[in-house]
Amino acid sequence: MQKKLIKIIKRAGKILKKGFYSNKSVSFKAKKDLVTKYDIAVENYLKKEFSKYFKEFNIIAEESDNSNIEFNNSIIIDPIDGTTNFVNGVPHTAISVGVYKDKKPYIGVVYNPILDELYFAKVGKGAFINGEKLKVSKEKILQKSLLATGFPYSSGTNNEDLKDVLIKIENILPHCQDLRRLGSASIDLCFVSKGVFEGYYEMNLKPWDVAAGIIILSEAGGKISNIEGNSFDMFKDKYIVATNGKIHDELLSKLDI
Ligand code: LIP
Repeated sequence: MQKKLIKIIKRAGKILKKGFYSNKSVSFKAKKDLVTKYDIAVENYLKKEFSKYFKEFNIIAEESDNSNIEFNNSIIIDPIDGTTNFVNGVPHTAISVGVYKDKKPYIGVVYNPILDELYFAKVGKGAFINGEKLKVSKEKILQKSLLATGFPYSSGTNNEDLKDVLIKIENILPHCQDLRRLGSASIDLCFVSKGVFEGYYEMNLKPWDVAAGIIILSEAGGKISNIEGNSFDMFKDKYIVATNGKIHDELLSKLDI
C-alpha cells in the first residue's frame, strides 16, 4: 500500500504546488477558516484515487460531509493543512494523510510539496523524511526547549478559547527557549519528530490535522497525550500535547493549570 499511497500523494502535491503559485480566490467556512478551490481539488483527487486502490478503507476528509462515515478502517485526509499559509504564500503547508486499520494507527504521510519534504511513518518501522530516519530531540530541560503552538479559529468568536490561548502563553513563555506558531499542525508534529521543536500543543484541532502527524511522531520516539497526560483521542480531546517525551511532564505541568 505504501508505495501507491506515496505516489498518489506526490501527484496531489502537484495540484497544491500549482495553486500555491497562482492567484486564488478564497471562501470563508467561518470567520477565520479559509477554503480555496485547491483544497477541494486536492481532496477530490485523493478521494478518487484512494477509493480506486484501497477499497477496504473508508475516507474521512476535511472538506467532505463525514457524518455517515464510521472511523474504523479509515484514511483521514487534510488536503491542505495550513490553508492560511497556502493562501498567503507561506511555504508551511502540507497534504496530511493518516491511515488507520481497526481504528489503530498504520501509516502516516505528511507532504509539503513547496519544500518537497515528505514525512512518512509505518507503525513499527520508524519515521522518515525523504527516506532519512527521524528522531526526536534529546533535550530534557523545558527552559532550553523550542516549543510550537497554534491559535484556534475559534479565537475569533469564542472569548473563553482566546483567554485560554493567552493564559497558556503567559504560563509557558518564561519557562522555555521560545514559542513558534508556524500555522500547520501536521508540520508542527513533524518538526517535533525531526527534533526541530522539543514540544507542541494546540487546542480544537480536527482529526485530519493530526491523524498523520501523531503516527510520525510516535515512530520518531515522541510522546503524545491530552492535556491531562492521558492517551490522546483525536476525535474527542480539546488539547493535544506532543513532545520528545523528555519534557512532556514539565510542559504538562505548565499547561494543565
Ligand atoms: C489548521 C492547522 C493550523 C491550526 C488551525 C487549523 P487547516 O488546519 O493546521 O496550524 O492552528 O487551527 O486547524 O484548516 O489549514 O487545514
